[in-house]
Amino acid sequence: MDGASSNYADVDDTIVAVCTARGVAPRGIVRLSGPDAFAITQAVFEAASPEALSRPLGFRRVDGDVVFDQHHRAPAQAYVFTEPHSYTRQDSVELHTVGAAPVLEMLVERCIRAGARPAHPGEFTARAYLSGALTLSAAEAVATTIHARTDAQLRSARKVMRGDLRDTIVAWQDALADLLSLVVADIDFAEEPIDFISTDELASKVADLHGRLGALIRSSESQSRIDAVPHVLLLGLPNAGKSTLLNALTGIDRAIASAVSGTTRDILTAPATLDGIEAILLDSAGVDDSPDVVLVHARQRAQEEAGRVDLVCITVDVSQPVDAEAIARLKQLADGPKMLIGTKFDLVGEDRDGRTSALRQAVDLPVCVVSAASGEGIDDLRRMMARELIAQATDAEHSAISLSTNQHVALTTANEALVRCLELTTTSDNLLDIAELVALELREALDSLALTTGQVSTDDLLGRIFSSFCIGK
Ligand SMILES: Nc1nc2c(ncn2[C@@H]2O[C@H](COP(=O)(O)OP(=O)(O)OP(=O)(O)O)[C@@H](O)[C@H]2O)c(=O)[nH]1
Ligand SMILES: [Mg+2]
Repeated sequence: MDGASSNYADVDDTIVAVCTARGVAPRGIVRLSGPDAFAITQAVFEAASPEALSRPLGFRRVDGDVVFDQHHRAPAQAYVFTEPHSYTRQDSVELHTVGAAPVLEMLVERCIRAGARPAHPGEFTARAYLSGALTLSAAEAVATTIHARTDAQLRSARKVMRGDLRDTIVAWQDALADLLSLVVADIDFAEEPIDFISTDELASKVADLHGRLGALIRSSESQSRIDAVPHVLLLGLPNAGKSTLLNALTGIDRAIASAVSGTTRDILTAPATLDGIEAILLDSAGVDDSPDVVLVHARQRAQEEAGRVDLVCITVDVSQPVDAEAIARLKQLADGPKMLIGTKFDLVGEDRDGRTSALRQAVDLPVCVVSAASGEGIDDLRRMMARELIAQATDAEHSAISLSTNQHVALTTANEALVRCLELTTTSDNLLDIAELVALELREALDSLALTTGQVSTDDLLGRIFSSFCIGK
């Protein structure tokens, strides 16, 4: 954590940032939040009718110009929100103007000269959280939304925003708090002949919660697959045309390709857009039984990657007779989703259909034949890869509840405390013997759950979460 992020809890100054994504867009937005938001706006924005900017009640849109200096101005609208009717629940202004990056940067600079401070990444959301407008789960879901690359990610981010997860966890917190109060009552009224809860009852309730928490944690573990940009590995015998294909798919000359077997000696990566999906393509060294030391090492790297990536494309030269055994060996190197690509289709003479069906018969995988030389089949291949990746992302989404790393850690910590609590219940039938320690573990579990529902906060935690945001959010 950098030093600056510890300032997130400091909400008394006015922050400013461009809050639209970088890049070409017709409109851009500069956002201000804090006690001086209106005063700063008045210094940089000239309203068409000046009284319009006097502190409004609630929300107002004001037309006018942003003014850079005597000679430079640009048409703009100021959307003014008075506390608490804004995202951050502070006085806030959004200045909507032309989208050019230099204009927006100049406007931010003007605001800074008028008294604003540049916002840290995620500081607007941090303020929304600190004011109670957002729970920690919802704030983290904002971060996921900002970083979302696929529809699947967006949908699971929204699930958390709606608070489904929060409701579930709050219910667990209630159950834990009930248990804790019974255990504490047992301690407080040790002299009385009343048992508020028996060890067996306690054990069965804790076991039930432990089961539910465990299920949530496991289902979230596939989430990391949704979060990452998918990786696609080209795996095949030497000279199969992998590097040439990587270049064709990415549209750049990333990899050296040559007629000499064993040209590629390490894993090469290149970004590609596959039918609207961002992916990283990996080119690997041809896998055969050559004893060359470098190639042996390169082969190991290829195999390691095959176990890690989201899709393995077994690549074979279809201009040669189909070698089902070689394909089967390559298939064994990867556990996860796979497909088969036949390359150099332009070199196949008359028997195009025969070769294609021989490939299909060789292995039970989706098959695509292409020619990097002529471009034939390359678009189909992109679509097919995208389809395989989407199918997996959707599978992962169905089984996953979106948990951020912080939530995952907090839930795991809570679950560990429950396990220790269960272990304690096996050491004595008399609850009084273990009550103090049980109470300690239940408290620990409660505190950890509270971290995910937003009732407990520390600067450190805030800094960790909010500094992963973009500036302006
Ligand atoms: N005609 C034709 N030749 C191709 C095609 N794709 C690749 N080649 C040729 O096949 C040879 C091997 O291509 P590479 O892309 O280097 O093969 P590789 O699988 O990366 O090989 P290694 O790195 O050695 O494992 C080169 O001479 C390419 O020009 C294709 O679609 N059509
Ligand atoms: Mg190569």
